[in-house]
Amino acid sequence: MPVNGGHSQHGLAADWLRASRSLCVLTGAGVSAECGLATFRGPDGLWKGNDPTRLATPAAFHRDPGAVWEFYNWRREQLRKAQPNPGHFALAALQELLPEVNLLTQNVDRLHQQAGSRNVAELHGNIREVRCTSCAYERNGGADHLGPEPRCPECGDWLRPCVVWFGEQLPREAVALADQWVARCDVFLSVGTSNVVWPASAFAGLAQNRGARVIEVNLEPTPLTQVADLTLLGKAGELLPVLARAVENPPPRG
Ligand code: BJW
Ligand code: ZN
Repeated sequence: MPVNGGHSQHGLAADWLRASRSLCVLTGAGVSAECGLATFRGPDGLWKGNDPTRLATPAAFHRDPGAVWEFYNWRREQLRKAQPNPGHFALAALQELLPEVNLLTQNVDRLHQQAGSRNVAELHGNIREVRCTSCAYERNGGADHLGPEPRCPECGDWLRPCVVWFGEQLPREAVALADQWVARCDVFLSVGTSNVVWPASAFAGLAQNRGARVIEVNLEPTPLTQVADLTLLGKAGELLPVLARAVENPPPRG
């Protein structure tokens, strides 16, 4: 819909981004959907008929660690075949174009870092690392070939992925970065998240209360759409490259 004297929504979003001194981006599973990785909610978010959000809980792991591991091993397998998509690369490109871009991600897939993004805080951990449920054992990387029911080499108890399940605290360092980045940003860009999981769902509102403009990119409206200053509906892998190009090449002004 044209706004601001024929200026398109994309053009307006690009103007805000170009003028930004500090951009804070929040991403969710929708950013990786075009890599063939499943999202959590909605009709495509099912795994063997299970709601993945019900598997991402300490209670599910306690009840049936093997089933939860089957879910994570399947996701790790999907991830092995996946590459960053144009949306990931466009966010990395924005980092070269703007004075400051900080990226908060709810994704555990490391695809932002793989696409070249710096200043990434992983709010929900990552799926490539594992730790023991009993002792201090951790393995960073090299954990690609876990068995179906991975056990700790030190104590024999269950290993678990280094991700954040419901009711668990987010990593302290990621939360500290989020607090700083949300407080200092003048534009907040939410991409491919349903914006229902706290505390990530609160960040856009906090930024807006401190004067930041909130831009949302999503396939469909979310609870954030009501409060966002501007929502672009469409695929992240298509809209983000359009935005990055428009930031790089401002239209001539008459
Ligand atoms: C596209 C697209 C394309 C598709 N282009 N767009 C009651 C009220 C409020 C809060 C709570 C409450 N009860 C409990 C809470 C707290 C709870 C919470 O928020 N629950 C709500 C769900 C009710 N939060 C927590 O428990 C958090 N911890 C916490 O609060 O600690 C403090 C505390 C501890 C103890 C006691 C009290 C306080 C932890 C949350 C952890 C979330 N973990 C998961 C799993 C991570 C591991 C893994 O990956 O397996 O994180 S759940 C899952 O949801 C995952 C995601 O990161 C997260 C968010 O999902 P996301 O990314 O938004 O994905 P979707 O699928 O929901 O949405 C995709 C979107 O993309 C859609 O909108 C599509 O339209 C769009 N899309 N394709 C653009 N191509
Ligand atoms: Zn152990």
